[in-house]
Amino acid sequence: DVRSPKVHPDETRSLFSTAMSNMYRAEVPQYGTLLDLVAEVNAGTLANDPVLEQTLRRNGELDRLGVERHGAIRLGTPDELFNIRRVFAVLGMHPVGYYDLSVAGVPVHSTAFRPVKDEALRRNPFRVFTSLLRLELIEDEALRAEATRILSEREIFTPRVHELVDVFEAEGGLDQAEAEEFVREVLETFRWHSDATVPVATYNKLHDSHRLVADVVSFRGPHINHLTPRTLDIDAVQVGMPKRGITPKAVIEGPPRRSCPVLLRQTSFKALEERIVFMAENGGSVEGTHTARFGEIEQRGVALTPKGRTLYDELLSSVRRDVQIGVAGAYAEDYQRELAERFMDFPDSWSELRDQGLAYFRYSPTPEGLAAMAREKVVPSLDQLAAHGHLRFDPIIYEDFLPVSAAGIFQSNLGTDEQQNYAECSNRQAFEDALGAKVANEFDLYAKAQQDSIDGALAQLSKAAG
Ligand code: OOG
Ligand code: NI
Repeated sequence: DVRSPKVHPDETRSLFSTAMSNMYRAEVPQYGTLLDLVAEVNAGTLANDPVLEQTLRRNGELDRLGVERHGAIRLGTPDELFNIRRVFAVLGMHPVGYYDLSVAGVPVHSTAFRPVKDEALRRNPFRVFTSLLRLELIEDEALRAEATRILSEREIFTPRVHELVDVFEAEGGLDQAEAEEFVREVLETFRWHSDATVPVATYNKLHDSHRLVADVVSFRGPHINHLTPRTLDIDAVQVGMPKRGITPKAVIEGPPRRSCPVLLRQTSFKALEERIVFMAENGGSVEGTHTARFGEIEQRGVALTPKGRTLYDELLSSVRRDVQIGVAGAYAEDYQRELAERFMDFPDSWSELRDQGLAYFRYSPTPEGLAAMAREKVVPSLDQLAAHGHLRFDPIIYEDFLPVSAAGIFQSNLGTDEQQNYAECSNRQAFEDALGAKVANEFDLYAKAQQDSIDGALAQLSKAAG
């Protein structure tokens, strides 16, 4: 092969996530403010909590913290979803999980493109929450047909992106120059366009059917609508935001504050109202506005097993059944109080979470454990090893999303804090048909990470035992 060596997709993803962050910082100034605030809070949290600092260091999470973020896009057609899967594969990002957002009255279903291997996650965990518009949920038949036609006429990738994806697939990688060019080209897909591709009357009709339909159909491509840094203390950031001129949504989505964080807590602030140039009847243009882009922060905790997740879902829905946050955040305090109270039923120590099989952990032998094995020459059971401090277990971080939380984020950025519960009508099959692949099951990935760590730890302990 006379060609240059291939770049690892993890490297290309790092280039991409940096480029996206720089682009978004230039487009949305509040994002830069948020990054500064998060960096400050994270540094303070680490300084005050040496145990947390050591755990993160052991898990290789300290280095990734500063670059960690996720974004979101909304696609219009099955063909766009099919091709975005191929594009994200170049960046080492693969579809994990299926999310039905119709539960929130939002006509989309989604997946998260993300690195799946531990090592890839450690290098750069960049993820993109990717939604596909469900045109079949638009009731007005004429409007549905018009939206379908408009979407069928757009091309969200530059020709060069298609060529480079073909090269990647044919040759199993891109060389350095191609990878850099790919990142530059693919950035165009996610860029903001202040000119709509439709007349204002069409925009208004789409908007009346659902704001999200207008956001997807009226523009040239799937502009990135937020980029979310990871904080170690979301409550501190939530409190710090107003002081920097940012108004967060009424409540933090997800579980309440706990000593042992589980899953994912998120909060967001409203987008800019952006000036848009629409096409006018006479071939000229008219000005209007559109809101799509927002800011968000997240705090990640331990990944839960199916048993833990069922308990989480039950506790959360019991709160949401009894307290619904109203427009403008009414009842937010009641909601938070109930949430904290009901989650008392969710064990809040690492050992209880482990003993009851509620969460996933990464095991490693302790120096005492290795010494004890060398003395005793037998390796006892996993539980005994853990009980004697011969095996350490650290939380495996949740790398995915939560449909109810995502719904809350969608909702608040579509203009209201009001919580609503809708009937679900998921259609994973149609989603995977469009994607051209199955989405990975996130529980399988966490279970495998845990099992691999157990196998590795036991192998080391057995070796020490001789
Ligand atoms: C995506 C909203 C969901 C999250 O972090 O759960 C989301 C969107 O508004 O397109 O970003
Ligand atoms: Ni998000």
